[in-house]
Amino acid sequence: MDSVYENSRIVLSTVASNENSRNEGNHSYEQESEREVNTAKWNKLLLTVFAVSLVFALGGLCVVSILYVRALTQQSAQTNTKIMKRQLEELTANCSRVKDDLYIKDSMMKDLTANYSRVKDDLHIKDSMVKELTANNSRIKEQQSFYKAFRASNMTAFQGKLYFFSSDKLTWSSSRAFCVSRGTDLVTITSRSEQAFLQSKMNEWTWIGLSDLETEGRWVWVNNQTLNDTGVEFWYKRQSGKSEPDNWTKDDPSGEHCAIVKYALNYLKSWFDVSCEHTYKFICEKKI
Ligand SMILES: [Ca+2]
Ligand SMILES: [Ca+2]
Repeated sequence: MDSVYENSRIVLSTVASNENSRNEGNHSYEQESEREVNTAKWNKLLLTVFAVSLVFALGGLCVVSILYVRALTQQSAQTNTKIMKRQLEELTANCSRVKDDLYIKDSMMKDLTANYSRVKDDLHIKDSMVKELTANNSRIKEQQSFYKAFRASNMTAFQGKLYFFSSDKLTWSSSRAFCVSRGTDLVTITSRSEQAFLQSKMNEWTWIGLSDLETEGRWVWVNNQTLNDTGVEFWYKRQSGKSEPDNWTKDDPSGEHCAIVKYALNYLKSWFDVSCEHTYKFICEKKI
C-alpha cells in the first residue's frame, strides 16, 4: 500500500513537475513575444523619429538654402545698387560738368554773337564811312578836275558862279553830259547882267541849258526852273514874221527844242531855238 502510494505521489509529482515545466515554457514564450513586440514598437518609434528628424533637417536645409540664396541675392542687389548708385553719382557729376560746360559755351556763344553783331555794325558803319569817303573823294576829284579845267580853260567867275566855255562842239545832250560828268551843268541864265556877261565872252553860237524837250512850247532850264520862275528871257524878235522860238521844222522835221545864244546879236534878243542834234560850243556852270 505504501508503495502504491509512493508511486502515486511520484507520478503526481512528475505530472506536477511536467505541468510546471509546461507552464514555465509558456511563460518564457510570452515574454519573448512581448519583448519582440516592444522591440518592433521601439524600432518603429525610432524610425518615425528619424524620419521626422530627417524631414526637419531637410526643411531646415531648405530654409537655410533659401535664406542663403536670399542673402546672396540681397548682397548682390546691394552690391549692384551701390555700383549703380556710384555710376549714377558719376553720371550726375558728368551731367553737371557737361551742363556747366554748355552754360559756359552758351555764354561764350552769346558773347561771340554779341561781338559778331558789334563787329558787323562796326563794319557796316565803316562800310558806310568808306562809301561816304569814297563819294567825298569822288566829289573832291571832280572839283579838282573842274578847277584844273577851270585853270586850263577860258573858264571864268561871275556873281557867285563859275563858267566853263567849251572849245569843242557837241550836240545839246552831249554838251550837257560833258558838264554833268565834271560836276556842273549847262548854264542857267537868270538875269540881264548874266546874259550880258556871257554873251560878251562868246565868239560862236553857244548852247545854254534851256529846252522844251519834255513839252513843246514849255521852256525849262536844266535846274527845272521855268522862264516864269527866273523872270527873264532874251528870245530873238523879228520885225516881221514869227519871233523865236518858232519850232522851225524845215531844218529838222522833229522841230526845234534846244536853245542857243547867237553871240553877234543884241544880247537882249539873242536866243534861238534850234535842232538839238546840231553841234555847237556850250557853257558849263557851277555855283561857288
Ligand atoms: Ca520846240
Ligand atoms: Ca528857231
